[in-house]
Amino acid sequence: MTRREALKNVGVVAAACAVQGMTQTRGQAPAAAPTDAFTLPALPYPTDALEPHIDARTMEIHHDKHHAAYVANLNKAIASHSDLASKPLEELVRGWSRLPADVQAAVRNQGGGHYNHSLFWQMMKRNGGGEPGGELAKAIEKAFGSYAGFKDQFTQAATRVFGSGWVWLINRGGGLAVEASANQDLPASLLAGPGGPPATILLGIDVWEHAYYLKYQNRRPDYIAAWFNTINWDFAADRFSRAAK
Ligand code: MN3
Repeated sequence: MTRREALKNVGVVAAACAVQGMTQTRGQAPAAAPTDAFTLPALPYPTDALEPHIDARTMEIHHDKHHAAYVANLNKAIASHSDLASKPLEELVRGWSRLPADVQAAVRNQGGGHYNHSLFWQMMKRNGGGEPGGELAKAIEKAFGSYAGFKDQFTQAATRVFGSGWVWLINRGGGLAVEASANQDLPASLLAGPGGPPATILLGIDVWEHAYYLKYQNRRPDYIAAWFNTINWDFAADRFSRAAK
């Protein structure tokens, strides 16, 4: 091998190392890449845990396809806004109208979908339902007269939502209220600007058809009635205990 050939070989090796180095750098980067900013949380129970009230196939599609799509689309939309990737989801979704114009719709719809469903899975549990106890029970009595009064008002609101949306039980400065929202919007009380009363979501029901159509088809009232048997009151009570009063 001549000196010239040896130098050429070194050059080839160096170039190969450089390429490998770039590949490695890219391979190590995903944690910080904006496209991975938000991730799909695992269901806190098996897909059949809410049977017979909500069937396993519905839970599987709802979580693995619908919720996963909200996460993927949110990540895609904010890929060009790396400053948003590190913000808490709740801050982004509550303040979507103050974000750059080109990401507002995606944060409102896809971010809202990710936020709402992340809460929704935790609001249900195996052998759920029954009535809440403690401070939350007292607050429900104060706001709705009784647990039955709450159930009636919540059921009516969930039945009345036209098209896709949600119905929520919210805490507003210690008082409880039922609020509906369209699409993946948060309840309006959470979107109130600075100075408004601090509001917290305690409970919510997804009344999009994808939440019930496989089992209940057009019978939304049957789904709502069944959903009451899945409520995780411990989760709602915990959020109430930590909410601003
Ligand atoms: Mn849904």
